[in-house]
Amino acid sequence: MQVHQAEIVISAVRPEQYPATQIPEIALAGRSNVGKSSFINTLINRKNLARTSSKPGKTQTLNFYLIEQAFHFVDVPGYGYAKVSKSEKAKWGQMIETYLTEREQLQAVISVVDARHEPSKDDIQMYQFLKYYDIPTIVVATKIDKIPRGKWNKHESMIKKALDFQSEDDFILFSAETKHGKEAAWAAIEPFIME
Ligand SMILES: Nc1nc2c(ncn2[C@@H]2O[C@H](COP(=O)(O)OP(=O)(O)OP(=O)(O)O)[C@@H](O)[C@H]2O)c(=O)[nH]1
Ligand SMILES: [Mg+2]
Repeated sequence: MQVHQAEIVISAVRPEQYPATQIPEIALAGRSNVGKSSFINTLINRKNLARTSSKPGKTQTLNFYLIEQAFHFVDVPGYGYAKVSKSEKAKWGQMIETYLTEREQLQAVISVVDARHEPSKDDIQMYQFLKYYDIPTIVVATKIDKIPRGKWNKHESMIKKALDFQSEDDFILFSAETKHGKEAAWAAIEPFIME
């Protein structure tokens, strides 16, 4: 998809604040600072529409971006950010669980993991949660620019094994830095946003 139009619609916390539209939604999930917002920006050719930061915890609300009047990307706050209090973590958990389990417009989740490392406990838990609720998932292993090409296969196998990756899902090696995987990501997303 060639994106010409992209705008933030709303930063929501509660379901009453979600946009009252029926268009499909694709949500981003992943550890804090893994590169979720950067992934969105790369796909829509914007430098900083989805706000990114070298400081973890930048995205704290469900941010709905309207793309080409056709679908929403929903940027979800990252998990596993140590400096967040217990009560804030519980609030985050509630907000994301409500959205993922109750939002009928949600078509698929892009689960972003760091290509360099073994998936964290939280990464594994998130993927298993998505599989439990039968939510189609696109696993994006990002920051692939930090790994030499000769090791890409090894990292892909390591991540798939740790997640117990299901073959009906998509798996994409990605870099917001080099834009590797951008076309593959669109190809994986497009079937979920067609009417
Ligand atoms: N080298 C490299 N750096 C990346 C890549 N993607 C993101 N980054 C960097 O990683 C940091 C975090 O990126 P964000 O996109 O803000 O991460 P996020 O997952 O949205 O973070 P939260 O909103 O805090 O959950 C930034 O410094 C980015 O520049 C990538 O593909 N390669
Ligand atoms: Mg973010």
